[in-house]
Amino acid sequence: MGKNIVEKIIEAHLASGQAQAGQRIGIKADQVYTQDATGTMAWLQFEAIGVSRVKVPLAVSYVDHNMLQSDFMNADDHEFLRTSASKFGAWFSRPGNGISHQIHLERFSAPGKIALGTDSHTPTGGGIGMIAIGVGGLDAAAMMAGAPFELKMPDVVRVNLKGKLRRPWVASMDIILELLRRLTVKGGVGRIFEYAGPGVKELSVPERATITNMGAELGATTSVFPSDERTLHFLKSQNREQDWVELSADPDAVYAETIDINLSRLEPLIAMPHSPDNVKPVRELAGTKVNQVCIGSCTNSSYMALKEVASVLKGRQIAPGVSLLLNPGSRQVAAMLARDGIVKDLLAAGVRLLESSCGPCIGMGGAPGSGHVSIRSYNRNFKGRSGTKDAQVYLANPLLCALFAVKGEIIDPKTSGIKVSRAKEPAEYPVNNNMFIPPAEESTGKAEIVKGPNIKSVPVKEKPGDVLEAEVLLVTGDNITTDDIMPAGSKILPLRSNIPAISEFVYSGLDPEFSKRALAVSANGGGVVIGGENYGQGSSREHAALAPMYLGVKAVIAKSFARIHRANLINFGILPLVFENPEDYKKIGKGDRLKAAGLREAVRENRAFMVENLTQGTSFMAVPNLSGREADLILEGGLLPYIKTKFKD
Ligand code: MIC
Ligand code: SF4
Repeated sequence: MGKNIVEKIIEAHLASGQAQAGQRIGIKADQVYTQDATGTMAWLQFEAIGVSRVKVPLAVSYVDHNMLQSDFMNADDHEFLRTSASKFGAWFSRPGNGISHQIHLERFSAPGKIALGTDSHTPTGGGIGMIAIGVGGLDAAAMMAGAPFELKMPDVVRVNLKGKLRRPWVASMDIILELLRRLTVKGGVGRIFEYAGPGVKELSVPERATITNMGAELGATTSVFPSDERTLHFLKSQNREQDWVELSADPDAVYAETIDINLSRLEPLIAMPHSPDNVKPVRELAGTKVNQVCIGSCTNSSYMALKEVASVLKGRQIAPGVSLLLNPGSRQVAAMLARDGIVKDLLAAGVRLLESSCGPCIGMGGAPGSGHVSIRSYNRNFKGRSGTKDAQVYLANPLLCALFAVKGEIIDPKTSGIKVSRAKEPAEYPVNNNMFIPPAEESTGKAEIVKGPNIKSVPVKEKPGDVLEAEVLLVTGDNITTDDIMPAGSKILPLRSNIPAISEFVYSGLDPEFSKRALAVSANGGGVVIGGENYGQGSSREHAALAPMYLGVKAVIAKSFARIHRANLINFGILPLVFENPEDYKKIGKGDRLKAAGLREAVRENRAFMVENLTQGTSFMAVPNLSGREADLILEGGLLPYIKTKFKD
């Protein structure tokens, strides 16, 4: 039987199990990378494991999120990350080098390889034909210490692209918005999307990367493109021809499902507030006034994308009521924009040029005004994520963003009277690696790690007892995001290295009293959170598990979980339970006391057990759904105590 691309890559990296959908497998990664906001914890955890150096062929520590330095905290984190990389034998990408996913694509991603990154948009690397998966920081630390990464082999879905992106104003982002429109933010859970068909060769690697990047919004494990002559072109132009291998599915490869998309028929799309799957044709929103436009992020900030943006802005002015912020994805992109005179055109039009970092995407500056409409070429528009609770954030491709900035409102681009000029893929990118510090034998194992006063050690949980008796702290709805659980933004992100301090903000957007209530009951059995479908969608931030663990949360009982968050809960010893009968969800209220006995045995045997609702006098069945290793982690109190016993030098 023929193999698809996913099976080929996974099989070449198997540490245990068989690459068959639904089976637990262990894989070895070629590359692990961290970004700063999740990386400080990952490296603190790596240090706590007690291994003297990284044990993967390539480890890179990036700095791209915590770039607003309004006090000492972020700069101290950068120094901690630099000195940790030096001590443990990792590459360090200095602040200013750009957004991790964009730089990784330029400098390290390679077809056929596996990369794990501590950020949910790691699948950007799928654009070059690699399996790139987002994980929590502790999983990354464990991998770097030599452990394989365990996951349930996902179903592989074939996305068959036909036709060409012919219509002006339609860009590769519209392909993924179309998938989100059809499948929703839960549509990719437990699946990998493999792109195929004649439309593939119409897309350059950066355009493919936009699609695989935003595949994260489907909840997919990852997305991957074949590696072909366009991949070779990209690698050659980045001076990395030697990293190219051809990669395609066998003609008789088998897929769980095939989805067809005709590129020629796609029309410009836009995701409305407050979810990336709330997708409508742009023409339906014509007339909506715009206050802010943000272009860039790890989704859409390649040189070509920004050159096309400039072609819309050149010789024009941004409308008086609009503020346009633009962050180039990497220093390489910014340097090319400067070299080619594009910066001049952007500035002349009124663009506010930001440094190469995540910036407004994660509320690190650039927050919109009260009730303002912000149109962004980014990947997420969850309520409040921009830093402004009542902002109305829409997501659209960069060309449309530029157009709406000029017009001051959303218009049907057919009526714009503006011609878009499409950028040609560069034959050569200027390569300058001087913002990287490579690992060096002289410092590995010896360098001193510098920790500022905001960097606190990682809390560790005790092993769970046999009886769970806890209070329901919150009953949430469907599709709760990790931004809901552990908000980001310029005030909270600098606390990522300080769990006691950041834990005060758990659920602060939805329920400002949450952390106080949780702490109050922590000595009396602790708390439980009740969730709907797809609980914990979105980012890989393990703080959405680690901080609740610190507050004494013992279990989350939900209808279903998002993959990375579920893994993070287990890594920190919080039981992710699902309702055997989803109807039972309705019978639980905030403040109810729940009790379950014989917990350790039920977890060990991975069987459903009864939970009594002492307040309501009812009961329901909860299902652990754990693999053998996951059960071990829960029984040990989490991955850190478990891994320490196995991988310490
Ligand atoms: C995001 O886009 O939500 C983030 C910020 O990049 C997160 C990581 C984090 O919270 O640090 C992600 O996508 O995983
Ligand atoms: Fe950064 Fe935004 Fe990309 Fe997350 S989605 S990595 S915050 S640019």
